[in-house]
Amino acid sequence: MHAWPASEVPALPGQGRDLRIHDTATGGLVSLDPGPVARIYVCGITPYDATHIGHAATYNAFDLVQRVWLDTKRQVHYVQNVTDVDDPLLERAERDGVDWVALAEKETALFREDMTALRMLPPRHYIGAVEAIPGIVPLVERLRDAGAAYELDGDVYFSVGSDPNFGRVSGLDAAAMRLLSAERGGDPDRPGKKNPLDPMLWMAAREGEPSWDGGSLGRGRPGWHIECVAIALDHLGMGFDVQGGGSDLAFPHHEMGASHAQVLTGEFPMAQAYVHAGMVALDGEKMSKSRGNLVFVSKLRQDGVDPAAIRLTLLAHHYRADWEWTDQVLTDAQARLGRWRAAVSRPDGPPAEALVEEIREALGNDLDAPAALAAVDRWAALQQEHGGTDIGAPGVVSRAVDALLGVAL
Ligand code: 5CA
Ligand code: ZN
Repeated sequence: MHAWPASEVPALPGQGRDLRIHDTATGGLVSLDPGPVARIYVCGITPYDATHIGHAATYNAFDLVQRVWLDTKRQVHYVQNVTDVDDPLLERAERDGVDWVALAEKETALFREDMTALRMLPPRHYIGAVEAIPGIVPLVERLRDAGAAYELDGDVYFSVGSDPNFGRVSGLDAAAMRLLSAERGGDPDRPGKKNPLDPMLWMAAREGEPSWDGGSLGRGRPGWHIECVAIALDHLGMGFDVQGGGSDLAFPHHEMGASHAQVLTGEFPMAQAYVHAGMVALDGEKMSKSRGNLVFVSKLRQDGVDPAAIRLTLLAHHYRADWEWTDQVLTDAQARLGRWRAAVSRPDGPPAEALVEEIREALGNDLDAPAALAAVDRWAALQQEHGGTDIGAPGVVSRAVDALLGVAL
C-alpha cells in the first residue's frame, strides 16, 4: 500500500538527545540505543470508520519518537500495518450494505489525509493484512509444525503454553487476561481450546466471507496478532527498537505477538521497548468505534479547525496519560497557537538556543510534550512582554517547533 506524503523536517542547530521511554514489559524507563537506522513498528488502523482523536493521539506519540531520532541524525525505518480484513470491518460492511474492500479503501484514504494534515511522518512501509497473507501462511505452518499451534474445527490456534515468556509484555495474571481476551477480539469461552487464552492464527473460510489460499492450512484468513508479527519480522526483523500502540493493545495483541515471535525465532523480546499510549475519552468513556462516542479528525478539519491546533491539543497531554476530549482543550490549543504564531511573526526576539535544548530535553525524557509546550509558552510570553534583540531567533523557534513537535507555525 502507499502511505502518505512526508512534511519536511527542518534540521536544527546543536545536538539531538537520545530517547528514554517507558517500556510496558519492564514497567520502567529504558534508554534506547538504536543503530544508525532506528526501527519502529506501530500498529495501524482497522479501517471501518474515520480516524478519531484517540487514534490521532496514539499516532502523535510515535511521530514524536521518530522526530527525536531524526534530530539525532539517525534514519528511521518505520513500519505500520492496516488491518484491512477482520471481523469488525466485515461486520460494519454487512451492517451498512457496502462492499468491505470499498469501505476499507475509503477509510484508509481518509486516514492518509488526516495524517498528512496533522503532519504525522509516514511509514517507510505501509502494509495491509491482505497483502501480507503470503508471508503469514508459512509462519502459521511453522508454528504448527513446531507443535505450538493446533487445529480446532479447521481453525488454527496458537498455544500460549508453548512460550516460556508468555505474560512478560503485559505482566497480567490469568484472570485479568481472560477478561481482556473476551473484550478485545479473543474467544476464551470457545469449547475445545487447550487454554482459553489461545488466540486464532488462521480462521478457516466461513460461508459468505472473504478467504484466501492458505496452502496446507486450507482456505481462510489470518488472525490479528500474527498479521503484525509477519509484517514486523519481514520488514524489521527481531529485536527492533519500539513496538507501539494504544494501551488497549498491550494485552492481548502485543503479548500474543511477542509469543508468536518468541516461538518462531527463539528470541525475546521482539522489541526493545513496548510503548503504549493512554486512552482518549469522550463523555467519560474511552472513545471507540464500537461505542460510537467519537470526535473525528476529518470532521474537525471540515469545520475549519486548523490541524495545527488539533495537534497542539494532543501535545498538551502526556502520551501515557488517559485524558478527555472537551471543547475547552481545543479552545486552549487554539489560543496557544495564536500566541505562538504572533511570537514568531517578528524578525527578532529573545535568544532561542536554550529553548531548543529545553524541548529536546523534555522529549528525550519519555516524550514529555507538555513540558516542551510549557517551554515554548515561556519564550512566547517573554517575546510578548519584553521582545528581544536576537535576529533570527523566531525563525529558530519556528523550525524547532516544526521539527520536534510537528506543528507548523
Ligand atoms: N488494527 C489494530 C492494530 S494492529 C487496531 O487496534 N486498530 S484500531 O483502529 O482499533 O486502533 C488503531 C490505534 O489507535 C491502536 O494503537 C489503538 O490502541 C489506538 N486507539 C484506539 N482507540 C483509542 C483511544 N480512544 N485513545 C487512544 N488510542 C486509541
Ligand atoms: Zn497490530
